[in-house]
Amino acid sequence: MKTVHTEKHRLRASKTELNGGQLVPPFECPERVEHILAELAARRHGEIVAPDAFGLAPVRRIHDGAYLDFLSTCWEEWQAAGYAGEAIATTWPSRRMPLSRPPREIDGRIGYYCLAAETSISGGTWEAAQAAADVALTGQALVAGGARAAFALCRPPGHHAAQDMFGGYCFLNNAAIAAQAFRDQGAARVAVLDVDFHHGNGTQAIFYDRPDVLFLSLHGDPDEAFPYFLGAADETGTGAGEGFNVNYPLAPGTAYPAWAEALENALARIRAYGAEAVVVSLGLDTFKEDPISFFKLESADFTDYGRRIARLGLPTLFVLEGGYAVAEVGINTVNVLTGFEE
Ligand code: Q9C
Ligand code: ZN
Repeated sequence: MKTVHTEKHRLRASKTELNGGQLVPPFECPERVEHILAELAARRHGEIVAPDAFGLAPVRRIHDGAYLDFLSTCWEEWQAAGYAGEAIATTWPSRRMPLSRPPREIDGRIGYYCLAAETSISGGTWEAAQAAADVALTGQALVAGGARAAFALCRPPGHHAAQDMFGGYCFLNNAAIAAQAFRDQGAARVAVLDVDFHHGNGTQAIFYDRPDVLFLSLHGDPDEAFPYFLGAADETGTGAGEGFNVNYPLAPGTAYPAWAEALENALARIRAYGAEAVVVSLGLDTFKEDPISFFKLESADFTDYGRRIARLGLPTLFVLEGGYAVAEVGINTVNVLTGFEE
């Protein structure tokens, strides 16, 4: 399958992540992509193609206009405020405070649109996020045009980003934007299968009241893992979307047998649903050596689950999400893709 990639991901290069009370170099770093590209080349895996420019119209199908305005001007406003560091939220509309309006001043506005403080915004973030959406949309166009599968090498990732919220290293929800594009081009039912270690809270929120996009996520139990406040098994959708959201929260230490059992359950749900296309939110942070996660998958397990996803027999778009064991992220990514193609 083809890989869609652009050097513009490098524009997302913040210097700081708030971790354990310290500002550290971000786990979500440009080197992740370099390792994936090197492994794709070493194993002669398919062609690398550049994205087309789709503009903001398909992004606006998912994200609120005021949120996009905020993202596009946040860094300039932060600098205009005279701050020396990168833009980091410190104040949120929390319990017993109305969520009704974004404040004018940038410290308030960034808190309004933010879900977690680890993610700093700096120069280039908005441009890189737009480029990642173009990468996803280009992969979607390849699959809609008849390719069995494509790999969108998106960076920054997207699945924590909701209609009007960034955080968890995510700004635009690349997978949701691609799923919506399948719908807008005529697919009646689309499934989004999220195998990143973390719950895809943004994707869940975006499609929660809709029956036309089935969302399924295997992830660290939110009682123990980020994003903590969404991802429980009893979140099944609302209104017309009731029954079309499926969460598999899994315990610390989960290894491949239990993970694969949840995956097979999810794949059976996708078959029963009658999806016409599948978007896979492909996070590699389920790996046993991931520095911020607690599952125990081995590199060979990634090949195996790529094979299992292929057995759906559906047009499939892989969209890169997380994965922070940088030295192995390329091997594990390409294992999924080659397993799928066996
Ligand atoms: N400082 C994705 O995998 N919590 N995002 C960080 C370590 C946020 C992960 C904890 C994790 C976000 C796309
Ligand atoms: Zn993750």
